[in-house]
Amino acid sequence: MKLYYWPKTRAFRALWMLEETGAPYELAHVNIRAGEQDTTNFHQVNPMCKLPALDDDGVQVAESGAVLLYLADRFPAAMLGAPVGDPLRGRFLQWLFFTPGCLEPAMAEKMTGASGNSFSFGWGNLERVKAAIDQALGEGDWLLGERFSAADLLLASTLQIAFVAKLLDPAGRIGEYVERAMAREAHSRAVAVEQREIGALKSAR
Ligand SMILES: N[C@@H](CCC(=O)N[C@@H](CS)C(=O)NCC(=O)O)C(=O)O
Repeated sequence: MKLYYWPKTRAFRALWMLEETGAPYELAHVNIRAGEQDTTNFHQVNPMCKLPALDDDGVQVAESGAVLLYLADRFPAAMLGAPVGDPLRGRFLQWLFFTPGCLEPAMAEKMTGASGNSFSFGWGNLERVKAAIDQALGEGDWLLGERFSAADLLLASTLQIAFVAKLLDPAGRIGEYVERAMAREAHSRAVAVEQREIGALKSAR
């Protein structure tokens, strides 16, 4: 399993997910700050020329949500998804699509000061997104209730960015949720890999 990766990017989500699965993987560096994503080879992997992307013995997949869903299905023993036929499958897919489809655009809108039409725009606005998350977290520790899934990984890692960017207030249930996710051992392992990569970059300069 090869993860196209660069530190301090959305590739961290896929790195964390790989650590959750326990599957062996290697990192293929794509220095997006130096424009390495704009090569013909990487265009074949992801025509959007963005990270993360994955190559599983020739099976290529990009887009964070798709990468996480692919890994959840590929490693069912890790119990990070909900298989077809599982009653939780619907909610799992809903929340997996929610982060890139609603939370991220609403964050971008807030960050740029753009004001949109919350009725017509698919993501509503950040207030609606926040209320939806609050409601979902009222029923258990995780989006699916008692079990952590890839949907939590994607949501919690994006909320963390929203907190740092001061787009959302980490107080209360939502902040506790992110802390719970960050307390997972696989998250700590992924952070250690990321720190190692950042260190290696600094010493190569
Ligand atoms: N929708 C994509 C967004 C990925 C994305 O924007 N990645 C950034 C890094 S955080 C990137 O690769 N940027 C390089 C570029 O746009 O050239 C996903 O969720 O995977």
